Amino acid sequence: MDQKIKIIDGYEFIAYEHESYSEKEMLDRSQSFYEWMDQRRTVRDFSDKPIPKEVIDNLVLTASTAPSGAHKQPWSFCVVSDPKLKTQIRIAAEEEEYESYNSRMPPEWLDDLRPLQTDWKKPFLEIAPYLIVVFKKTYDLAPDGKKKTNYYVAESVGLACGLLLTAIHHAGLVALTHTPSPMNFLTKLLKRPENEKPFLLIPVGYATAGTYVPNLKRKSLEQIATYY
Ligand code: IYR
Repeated sequence: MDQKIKIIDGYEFIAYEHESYSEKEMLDRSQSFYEWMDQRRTVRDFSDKPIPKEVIDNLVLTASTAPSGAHKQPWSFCVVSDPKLKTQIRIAAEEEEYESYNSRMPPEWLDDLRPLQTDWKKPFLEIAPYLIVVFKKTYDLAPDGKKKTNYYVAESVGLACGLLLTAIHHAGLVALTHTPSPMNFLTKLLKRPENEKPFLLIPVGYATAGTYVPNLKRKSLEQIATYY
């Protein structure tokens, strides 16, 4: 089918066709999607069961459908499956996390984390079949080396990560939004250019059979939304 095109001020626009639903269908879809998303949980116990690379490709492509400031797409996804690199990442992350848990995090922060039972040990960095390391591009580098500004970089990359987690859940896999701090070891280990800064480290895989997650409660609609 021919795509409908319109030129506005010299720029090409294409007709936007998308499905819409009856109010009844909309209600059913929004309710069931919410209930299904409400089952997503952060998991820390990963199985080493492999995942086809094509699945990871699709997850990353889904993340890249996020909106971004001036459509600059200021993200870079590094997909790590090489066991040697995963081991190097684990060693470096645990070095930082050991310092964080033992001297950098104030008591209030440690108290807040106790219900999650996290600590400095990060075995999942070697066990999960894939680590997706998301970088934000604070600026782009033109071929002539000039810096080109990106806009709303943290918002854009945060949105991409949200879609990535949704895609992972949709594929029946689990993830962990891991934030080793500081994260600059990832720039070095993955040899990233100077305009990329690490944003999130997301192990992806299957949960180990019989794993448990903290019994967390989500805030109610009344607690999170105000209608005017
Ligand atoms: N980065 C540490 C600590 C940590 C911090 C928060 I805020 C969490 O919600 C969970 C963990 C770690 O990954 O263990």
